[in-house]
Amino acid sequence: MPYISYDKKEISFKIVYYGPGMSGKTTNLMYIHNSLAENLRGELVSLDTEEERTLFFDFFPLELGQIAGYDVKFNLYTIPGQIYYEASRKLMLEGADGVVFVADSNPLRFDRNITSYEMMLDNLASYHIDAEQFPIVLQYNKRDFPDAIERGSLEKVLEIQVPSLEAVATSGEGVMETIRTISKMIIEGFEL
Ligand SMILES: Nc1nc2c(ncn2[C@@H]2O[C@H](COP(=O)(O)OP(=O)(O)OP(=O)(O)O)[C@@H](O)[C@H]2O)c(=O)[nH]1
Ligand SMILES: [Mg+2]
Repeated sequence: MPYISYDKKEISFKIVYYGPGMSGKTTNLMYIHNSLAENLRGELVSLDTEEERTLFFDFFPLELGQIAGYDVKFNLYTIPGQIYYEASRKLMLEGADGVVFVADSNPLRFDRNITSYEMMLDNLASYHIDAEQFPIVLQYNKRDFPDAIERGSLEKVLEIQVPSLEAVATSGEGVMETIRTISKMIIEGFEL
């Protein structure tokens, strides 16, 4: 559920970048942050504690304008994908309005993508979120790998149907398309 500030006349949606360790989540966020005009974006904040390494920032997506006179704001979050951060990853999903799952196209990481996605589904379920009704975009990142996994191969194994995109986060390819896709899905499903 988005956070609505009645005095600021703002609606804030939370988008979580989720995925296995080293798939490119932080690279996506940094690229988006760098691409935005300074007056539209908040500071890139990195919270490093012993239990948690969270990275987040918020921004006003200009092209989406207002909803019923309210400014729209997005809060983007990511935390490390390694196994030992499982508790934080679950917490991070609390109140999420949508998820970008950043998959690693390196064929050696195929199984890690699957495990991470399954854990995400469990975590969403623990918040009573029905993943089939929830905005999820699957980003096949690292498409510059010569033997990259086939687009669609993860959905087959996971038996899911979600919009997917290809990306090379290090060069920014596909990064803005991904955030636009998830934003639109979130806004379309929202009523004030
Ligand atoms: N070749 C290639 N490398 C990439 C791409 N995207 C990210 N990387 C590299 O992969 C490594 C991990 O990227 P991060 O963005 O830190 O990955 P992460 O998902 O945030 O990792 P954790 O926070 O540890 O879960 C870095 O060395 C990136 O430069 C890509 O599209 N192609
Ligand atoms: Mg990271």
